[in-house]
Amino acid sequence: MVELESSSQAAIELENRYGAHNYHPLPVVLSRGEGVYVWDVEGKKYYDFLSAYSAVNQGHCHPRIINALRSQAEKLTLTSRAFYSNVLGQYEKYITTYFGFDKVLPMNTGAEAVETALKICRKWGYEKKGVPENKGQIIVFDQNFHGRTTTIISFSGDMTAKKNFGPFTHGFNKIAYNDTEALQEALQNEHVVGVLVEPIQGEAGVNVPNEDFIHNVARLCKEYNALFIADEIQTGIARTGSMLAVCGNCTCSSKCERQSTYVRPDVLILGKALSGGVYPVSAVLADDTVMEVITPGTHGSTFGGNPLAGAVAMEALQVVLDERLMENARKLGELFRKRMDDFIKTTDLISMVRGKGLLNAIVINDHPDSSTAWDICMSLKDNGLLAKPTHGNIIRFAPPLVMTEDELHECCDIIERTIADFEKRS
Ligand code: IF1
Repeated sequence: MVELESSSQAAIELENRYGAHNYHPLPVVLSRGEGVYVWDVEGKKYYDFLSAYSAVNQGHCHPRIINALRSQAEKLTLTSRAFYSNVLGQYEKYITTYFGFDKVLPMNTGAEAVETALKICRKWGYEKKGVPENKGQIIVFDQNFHGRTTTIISFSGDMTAKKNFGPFTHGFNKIAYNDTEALQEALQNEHVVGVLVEPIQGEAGVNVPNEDFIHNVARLCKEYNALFIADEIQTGIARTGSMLAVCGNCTCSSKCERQSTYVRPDVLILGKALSGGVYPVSAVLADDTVMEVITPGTHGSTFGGNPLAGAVAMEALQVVLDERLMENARKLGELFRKRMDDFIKTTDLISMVRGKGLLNAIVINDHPDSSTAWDICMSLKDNGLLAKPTHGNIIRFAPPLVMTEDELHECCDIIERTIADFEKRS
């Protein structure tokens, strides 16, 4: 057994010495996670208010999901798709029934699933819509984040994520987010085969569009015969207070009061919490009329659809229903935004709070290039709560959805106390 680093400083030095510097982490070295808590190597306990970017919605190391992992890992982990396995079909039936689609194409990371959805959309455009081959256009939105592969960053607006990675992939038209008129205008091009959208833009700083924007995306895609592709990798799996941020068709017994606002994407992309943060699992769901463009040999992946992923994902999704995480996210999210709205009246340091369910962010009243948001996160760390800024002056707050009301109030106390003390010191 490899001797693990015993001190934070030693672990940080190892990462700096031997790892590519593709991140600038907060200086905390975590060694254990359980539910809403994580511990550093010195044994200090923290509330996790990032949830690994919404991958541990079910809480760290959820016992049911760990047991599913352990049990399957002792039987069969990977067969490749050269052969069948006794788990994949069960998983495919489970997840397509759960979200109400005919078919699923199982993948591993979020970016892989987004790339898969783009390929399916283009192939559908040529073979079903009749767009001339290689002329397909996919509409995307300003401030999007869909992953880090070369095609995906080709339509990113974030120059840090893009510069010097060219040449880039063609066939994307980027327009303003939350702008229905711009979308209708862009759809006049008969070569448009799809629209790729985050129902709430996470990386952009939890950018929540107008209530009717996603409706309009669905309506206009139908009107102009283009595929509505919803990237719910970060917003899905109960994070925003319903199973999908598009107010998807929850399979829970309680009739969601927003059921009437449900819009159904043609292609649904999931990842992150699909495994409860235990294993890389992503998925692309669609009906037969779309998915049938995929035939043997047209797409694949060594690990895509492996039995371990299937066993973990079924348990992770069942936990969401059994522990009523949608309802909890909705209730605690409203409570969190109320606490922050009341707090904002007492401080000049925060200009607003925004979000849905337990995907929220506060905007710091300082220049995006200032270090204020980072410095506040460093103080929050000292006070036992881990969060990280997204762009510049925005701090994202996204705890695991298993948090109790008392724990959420304690976290709000920490956030308010930290920011008030920070303001006094500045
Ligand atoms: C990083 C952001 C969050 C995603 C959406 C696809 C993917 C992501 C909506 C790709 C991934 C992660 C990636 C991670 C940081 C984190 C992130 F800040 F980058 F944007 F969550 F907001 N669609 N988001 O949010 O999924 O390939 O990573 O499994 O790259 O720094 P992945």
